[in-house]
Amino acid sequence: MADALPGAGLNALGDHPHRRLNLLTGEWVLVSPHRAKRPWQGQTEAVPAETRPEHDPTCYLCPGNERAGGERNPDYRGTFVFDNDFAALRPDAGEAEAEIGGLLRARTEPGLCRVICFSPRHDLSLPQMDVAAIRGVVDLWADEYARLGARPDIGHVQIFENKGEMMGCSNPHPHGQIWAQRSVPMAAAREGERQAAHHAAHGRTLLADYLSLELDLGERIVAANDHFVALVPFWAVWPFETLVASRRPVRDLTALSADERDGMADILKRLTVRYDGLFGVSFPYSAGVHQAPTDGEPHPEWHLHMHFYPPLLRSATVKKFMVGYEMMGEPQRDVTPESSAERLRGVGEGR
Ligand code: H2U
Ligand code: ZN
Repeated sequence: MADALPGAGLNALGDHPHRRLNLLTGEWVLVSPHRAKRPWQGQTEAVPAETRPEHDPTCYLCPGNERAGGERNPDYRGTFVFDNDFAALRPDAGEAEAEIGGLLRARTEPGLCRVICFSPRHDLSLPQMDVAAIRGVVDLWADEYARLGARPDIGHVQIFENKGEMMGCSNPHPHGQIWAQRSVPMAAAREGERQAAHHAAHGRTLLADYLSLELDLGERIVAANDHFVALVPFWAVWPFETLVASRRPVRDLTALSADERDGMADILKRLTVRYDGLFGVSFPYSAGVHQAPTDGEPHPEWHLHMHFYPPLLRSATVKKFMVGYEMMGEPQRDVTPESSAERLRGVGEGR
């Protein structure tokens, strides 16, 4: 294959295996478009039955019920947030460091974990909630980021959702988590470095430049409104991975105007409705909000965004495995990000 000319588009690559650069992490992903049609005789996932009651008396997260730790949930009507009864991080971790043989290092890590119920309704998930209710989730995310981030012992607030048994979600009640800690964790730290380098060189955020390029090209856009864009990133690893970013470069959720928060809720609805429509099942994913560290620095390089990492590959029952080459080498995909975006656009929003 001849080298692509500088400035050449994707067509120059044809159907050939190629690598794409992830702008946010500096990592490469191997894309093998010709391989999408290989047969599958391996594991298939069970499709969970999707009939749930509005209130489940045995659910730890439903209003009025007792949680596993013995506390009782209030009779909440919108969102509800509480300290995780089985928190991975604790504020009282103390201050200690270990160094062994000049090679092995460890340090205590203070932090705290919260659980957020998106809705009192046990039978809903984000795509079935109305935009006003999703706006309530966005507001709570912003408030929690502000409140936790203001603590002197918290340098980073990670908001995320595991959805579906396939992603290790422990309960179908619509909920997410927040892990706040002293250090900036690896994935966010890497993205922070790349964004800082771009901002230092160009005076604009990396994602502002990336979004305007993608909006010009159009082929990877899934949905857009006045304030937010959802797209399959050029470097997507997961088959239907998406990136949701604010059009205006803001460093965190608290900087969003009321209209922008509505815009974020709208785009989350429109994206997740498309996900559910793709294979006709409640679409599993891990999603999370990336925003500036809360270490007291201004961080003008940070551009608020969300990642959606769904594991499903070609149907409700076949998921992508990250094994073999991906463990030893680097991530790889068969279906191109462009065709995934086209399929998600084709689902429609049904409203
Ligand atoms: P996941 O479904 O993403 O695992 O999130 C559920 C979290 O809720 C999980 O971290 C917590 C678990 O520790 N939890 C409680 O804090 N109290 C409970 O009664 C049940 C689950
Ligand atoms: Zn419930």
